[in-house]
Amino acid sequence: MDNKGEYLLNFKGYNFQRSLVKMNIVENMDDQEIRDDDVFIVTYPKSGTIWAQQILSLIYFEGHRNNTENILTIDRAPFFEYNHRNVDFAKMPSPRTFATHLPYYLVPKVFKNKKVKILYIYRNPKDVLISYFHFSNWMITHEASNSVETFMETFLDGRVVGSNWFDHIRGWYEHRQDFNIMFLSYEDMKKDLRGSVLKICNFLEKELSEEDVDAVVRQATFQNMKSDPRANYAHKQKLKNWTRNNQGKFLRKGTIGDWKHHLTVDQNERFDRIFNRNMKNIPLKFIWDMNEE
Ligand code: PPS
Repeated sequence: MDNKGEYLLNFKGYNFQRSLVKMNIVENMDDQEIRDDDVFIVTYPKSGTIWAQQILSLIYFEGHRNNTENILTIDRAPFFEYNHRNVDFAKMPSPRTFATHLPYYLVPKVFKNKKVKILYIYRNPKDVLISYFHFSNWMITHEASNSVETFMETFLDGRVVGSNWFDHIRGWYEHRQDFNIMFLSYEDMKKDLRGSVLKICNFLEKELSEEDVDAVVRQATFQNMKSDPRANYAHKQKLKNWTRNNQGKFLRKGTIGDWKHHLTVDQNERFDRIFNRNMKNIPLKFIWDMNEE
């Protein structure tokens, strides 16, 4: 991408990934059939979407859990606003699971009847920034930046898919009373995957046996997802025109605190100032370091 921002498509103040957009979907999201028992994973990009997609697929689909079916995780919980794999939403069995990066104000109005379950996964934004920096440099469909400094400006300005990180999380958090929503952090999932799977099951009102919970946890670890072609975008990696170097992996590091290897002291302090200013009334807990309690 040579022309700045060309890979973005702004619709109603929110940046979509142009290469994935089908205008008939984006313009008619409000008219999509929504079922009361639908479940939506909502994330800002690079916050653990595929991880949550895998966890929900393992929870809901026995074949996914037992490895007796060969259906991609991203087809088990397709992207609502893109549906780039053309899943027939109407034919999906209930309860259907979807993923979306949409801001609160673009999801179908019917969500406000509070039946649709929304699992909002958030990640500390310094790690989001670093994950996004690598991802944008890697993907042909995104805009490369020559330094973290440059990308940090782009990210803080919201000139990325998903728009501004602060707007996304604040919007969802401040309107949480309008929705049936549970907030869970990437870091909580990382530090206590079993506890997080149980929290998710509880929210979904889905009871699993101990063995089934074990099977979910086992297949949702970073290492196991990295070697599971259903859950790591292996089908895309075979394509020549997907990444800039045909190397690397979608599941890159999967850790907490990688930002410490990338941000300078100045950049970090600047980020903290912006974070504190924007998040002062948002009591969500953030974990910035693997060793933090
Ligand atoms: S996207 O493109 O928006 O859908 O990306 P997304 O899936 O939201 O985020 C990708 C990052 O999540 C990490 N990931 C995991 N971390 C820990 N454990 C598991 N199981 C896991 N699965 C995915 C993935 O590695 C990306 O983070 P980084 O920091 O780049 O490694």
